[in-house]
Amino acid sequence: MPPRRHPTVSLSYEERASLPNISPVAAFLLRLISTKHTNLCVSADVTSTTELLQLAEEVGDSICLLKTHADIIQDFGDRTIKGLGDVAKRRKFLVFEDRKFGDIGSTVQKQYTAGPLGIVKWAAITNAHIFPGPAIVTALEQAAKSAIAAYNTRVETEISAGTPQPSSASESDDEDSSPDASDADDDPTAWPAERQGRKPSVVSVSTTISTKTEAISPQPTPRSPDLGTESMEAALERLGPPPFLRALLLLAEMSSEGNLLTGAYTEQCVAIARQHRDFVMGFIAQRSLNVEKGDNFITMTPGVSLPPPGQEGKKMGDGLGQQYNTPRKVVLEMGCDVIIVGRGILNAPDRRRAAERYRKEGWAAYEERIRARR
Ligand code: 6AU
Repeated sequence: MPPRRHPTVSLSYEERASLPNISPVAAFLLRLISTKHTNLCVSADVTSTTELLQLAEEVGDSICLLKTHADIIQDFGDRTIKGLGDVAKRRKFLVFEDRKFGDIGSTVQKQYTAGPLGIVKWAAITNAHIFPGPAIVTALEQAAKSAIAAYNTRVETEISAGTPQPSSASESDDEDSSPDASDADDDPTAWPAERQGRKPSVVSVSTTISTKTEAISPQPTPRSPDLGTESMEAALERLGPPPFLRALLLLAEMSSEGNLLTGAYTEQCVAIARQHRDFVMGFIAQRSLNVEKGDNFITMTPGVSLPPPGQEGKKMGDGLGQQYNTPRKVVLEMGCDVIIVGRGILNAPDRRRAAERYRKEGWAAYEERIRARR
């Protein structure tokens, strides 16, 4: 059923970024979407680091988000994390690990922060089911806060304890400083996505921390630029780096046939999200779930595909329960904000071109939605 009309369905991404009750990561994402003119998230369901990084390069300019399933990447490790962080920084997108947490609080904290994946270290966004009850959100929020605080404390300690070295010394160290997985596990300053391949000399760390502390205090993200005659590259530079914070999406609805995430379950999901607006940025759902006055959640929608020529209007699926809708249907009619596309792009002969096609479709549907406001 289409959503009842809520103000957020008619507002631009830019306008929504400035509303109260929005998590800092959500505000940044909305500004990124607005500046880069893309509401496309590519679902990188690939099984090797090489394929992941190649895909990220191919589609990076067309997306606001890259969604990973880290547990299907055979050789997942420090090279994956660092490589992904580098492409994301260069091509300007955020990383969303589709972990679908679903356990008791104490267990999900460990799954989020430890083990071979160490998700909190490299993914700005992740997602969770609420079937274990609301404590799953509290637990993940607590784990995210502790991880970020530990990172900052550690870096500050190193700054105050370290003896400043000339920057040339750190440059000369670069050759042999590629972090290994054990570094990354023990030492938060070695989080590869943040290190960008450099040994944290006192000089380079103090540059990093000034960005981090600024982002961590609850200041509004800078307003995204009015593009005007400015190039998109300049506008993206002006947007600055993402806040060094973490955010969560709740699975409120699913795209697969016969799933049980309906009715009261979905409503409960929204009620839990409202209690954690700083951390829960929105939902995985098939329609906008913003209903109350203060709601400004972002809806990300999987099960999106464009029909092959001649198949328009026909029901689309994958034979394994997945059900597809078009970008136009989910964005224009259902009020969703971000389209998540996997095989529609992954299986295309030219992925770059396919991503551009989906980006244009998703953006046109959004523009039409905004134009329809009165
Ligand atoms: O476009 P596809 O069908 O190739 O891929 C869809 C992607 C997959 C799923 O794990 C994921 O979206 N997904 C999710 C997510 C994002 O949480 C929820 C859902 O209900 N359906 C779904 O397909 O990586």
